[in-house]
Amino acid sequence: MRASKRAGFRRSTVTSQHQEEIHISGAEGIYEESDIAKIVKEYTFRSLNHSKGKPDKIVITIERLAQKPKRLPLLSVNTLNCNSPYEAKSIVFHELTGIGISNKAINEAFKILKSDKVMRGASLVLSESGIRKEPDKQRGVRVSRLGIDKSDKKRLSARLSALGINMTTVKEALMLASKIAACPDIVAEICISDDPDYTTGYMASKQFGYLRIPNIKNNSEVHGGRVFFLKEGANIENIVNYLEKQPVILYQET
Ligand code: WAQ
Ligand code: MG
Repeated sequence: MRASKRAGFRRSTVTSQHQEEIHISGAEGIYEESDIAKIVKEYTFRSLNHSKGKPDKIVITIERLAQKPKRLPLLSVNTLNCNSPYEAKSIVFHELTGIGISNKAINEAFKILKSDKVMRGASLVLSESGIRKEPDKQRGVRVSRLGIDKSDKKRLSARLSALGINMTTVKEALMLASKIAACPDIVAEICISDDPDYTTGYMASKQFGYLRIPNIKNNSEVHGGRVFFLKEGANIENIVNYLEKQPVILYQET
């Protein structure tokens, strides 16, 4: 699902369709056929009741999977102690340089995450040089085709309930991060919600799992996004294909 609204009249030259639209909300999943009607209703409700405003357009695409999904484990979840965006930045630098990502690449990531031009997808940044590699710099790469079986979703809900964070936002972000972290050419991810009322972000990697960062932005700020740090020589086409097309079912390890 993606919901958007037209931007107000701008004097600057508008060169592409993407620039004319403000992204409001997006969501994706893998579901049983018998659940389609319910999910369409949920996604529609979500896009019509979003903190970023009313959409002018909601697009829901439903496709039959042609490929058998890969099964991948969900990452571990931890919440860091963090009281301000300033503190968040130093935590992120400490953790990400610790797994070999350069200051240059992390600075580039923060530039993207703080920009008021919010992307619908993620930016791909090389871990050493900090060069951006996503084919469409306005849209970014949208990770899709991921889901969870009902029994695993229940187990995940129980795990998150015990931590006091059993919310759809956390579940969806954890599932997304787990698919992303499993890509061998992705070293780590950092995410800040573009929702003005959601101030907890996260970083994730195979090494340290899913680390939640409270107060990564101030309330009512509308910037946000996702950046994936790639191994320097990675094949971009393969990564984009995995992220966009490879069906993945996440499971909760016992
Ligand atoms: N693929 C790639 N990028 C995405 C996707 C996707 N499927 N979904 C969202 N993004 C990018 C896009 O640039 C959005 O503007 C940005 O991420 C933020 O998306 O444990 O709600 O859906 O409490 O607003 C983190 C939860 C919530 C932390 C993140 O992101 C926690 C969130 P949002
Ligand atoms: Mg959002």
